[in-house]
Amino acid sequence: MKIVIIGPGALGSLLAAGLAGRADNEVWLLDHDAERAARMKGKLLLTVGEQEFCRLVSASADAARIGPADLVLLCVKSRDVAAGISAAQPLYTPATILITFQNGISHLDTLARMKLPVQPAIGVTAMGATLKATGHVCHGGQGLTRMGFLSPVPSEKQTQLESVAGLFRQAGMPAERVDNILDFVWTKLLVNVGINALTVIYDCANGGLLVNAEARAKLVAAVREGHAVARALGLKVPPDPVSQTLRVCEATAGNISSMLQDVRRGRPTEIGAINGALLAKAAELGLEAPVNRELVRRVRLIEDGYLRTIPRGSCPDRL
Ligand code: KPL
Repeated sequence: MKIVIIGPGALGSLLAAGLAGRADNEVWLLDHDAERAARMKGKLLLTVGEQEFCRLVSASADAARIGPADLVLLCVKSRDVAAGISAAQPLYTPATILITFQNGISHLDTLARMKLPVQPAIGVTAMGATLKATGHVCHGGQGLTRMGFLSPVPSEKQTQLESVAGLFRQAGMPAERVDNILDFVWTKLLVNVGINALTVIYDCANGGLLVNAEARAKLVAAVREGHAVARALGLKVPPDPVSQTLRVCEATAGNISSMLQDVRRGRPTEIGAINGALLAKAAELGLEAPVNRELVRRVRLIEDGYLRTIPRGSCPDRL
């Protein structure tokens, strides 16, 4: 199968390295940065615990050179979804399966507004990944990947997606196709709502939120606000998302959240796609979410400290 992963970040590199472990997969990374794609020299280094694997993966900045693909995995940040899909036009045929993997929920609105080459499936993963350097990814822990379409598609598309989940499993990555992917998007959103912004505000690893009474209380309150929105939307999320978020905090205690990693690298965060998007949904429903409002305000303030030089318009998340 010809597989193209758009975005060589932590998750993109992990999926590429995992799928390239099967000799019958031809795996490509599409990177908007041609110089970085060249630096990969056709391989990825994958660290799993004490073991290291070298995986053969072609990388290019030119979608036309890659040509039509069977499977496209979009692993860019939420704000880059429209650009990522548009830059990859030569990859799509009517038979291509496109799966988008983003944090938060704002990409769903982006996808709904776009004229898309194929109906995308949405992916939600609990796998952990850290990018050590260009072309070197560390597997940070096994977790289930779920994939599903948001709206009805012909049954052969569901069958194709089922095969993609099978392909993940053959590559050692637990995965399943589901009919209620939106429930899982929101289940993950509630975890990110409770953890990511607070790790930025308190400048700590995920586990730090558990031992700081003030941070922990804010985590609980932020997730409760999110849960109220999810319930009002009629979504099926776990009955106690606060306990779930605390468990994730414990299980990933040593992790630096993706949002804190963005801050430390001087990049725009996904606050708009996570707590900001939640706030917008709450407002649509006439619900108050004061704790999330405060988290958005404080993370934006921190970002403003280092993003002043980024030209307006290059970061739609902040417009
Ligand atoms: O998904 C995560 C993230 O950092 O974005 C968590 C679960 C918080 C793990 O760090």
